[in-house]
Amino acid sequence: MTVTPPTLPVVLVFAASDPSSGAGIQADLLTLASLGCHPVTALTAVTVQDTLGVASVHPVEAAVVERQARALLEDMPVAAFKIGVLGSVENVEAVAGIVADYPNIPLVLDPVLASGRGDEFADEALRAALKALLLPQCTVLTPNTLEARRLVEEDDADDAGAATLDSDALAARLVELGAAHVLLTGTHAHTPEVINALYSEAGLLRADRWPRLPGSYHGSGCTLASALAACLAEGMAIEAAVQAAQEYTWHTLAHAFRPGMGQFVPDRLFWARGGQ
Ligand code: PXL
Repeated sequence: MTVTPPTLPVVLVFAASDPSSGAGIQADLLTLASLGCHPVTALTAVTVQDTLGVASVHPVEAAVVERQARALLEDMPVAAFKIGVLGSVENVEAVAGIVADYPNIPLVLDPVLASGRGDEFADEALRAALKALLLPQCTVLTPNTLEARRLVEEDDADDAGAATLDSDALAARLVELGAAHVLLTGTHAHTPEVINALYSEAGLLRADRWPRLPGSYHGSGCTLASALAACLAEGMAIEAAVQAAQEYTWHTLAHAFRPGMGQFVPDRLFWARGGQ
């Protein structure tokens, strides 16, 4: 008798390598595997970095990014896309063309413009390409407040208005630019709690408050966006997925560890070590 083995939801990640496994594609792999998905990847760039900082970024040729993704998409059913650092305008164009062919697959876009330590990942041309080509295709965009402001500001260069926009207004602009949902994270706000807020065309859908943890973490944004992709791949509705992804991420940060001389790294497998 042949038994068809059950399969795991497949999540296709477009992201760059972080050799320290704090952030990047390694963080996505750990998070997605921890949450019961099968992560598959199209590598977009190789970075040279450790837990102290990024030394250099080396984009993969766009045709090679495209071939990685197309091969996987022909081979297996993909339940969600997760997009992180893309590394070049050509890669943004290639990835936008690919995801446009699969409009029913939920897409989580983490618009990583700089690392938590301020190393730049996106120049003005890359930001413009992200906005024009990928933002209108995403199910959820997951900017922090700094990224939201930078994405919106370029539109408002003439009136210099973005510097004064509050979180609700920034999110509203990003929804206007085409994101179906915006999960605006409040890690950088000077508030005692971290407040993450989910918006859609209908305005604010939910706001979640989390005790602010001490320290600065490398890869918290990648963890949140990947966890969200996992929850969507598992069929959760958007608001429940956003809640569950935050809950998981908070616990990975509460169990963070320091593998080197720099930032703390979230423990995506905290539960496997008896943590809760
Ligand atoms: O956390 C954002 C991020 C994403 N991808 C790569 C990174 C970082 C932050 O350093 O290095 C490759």
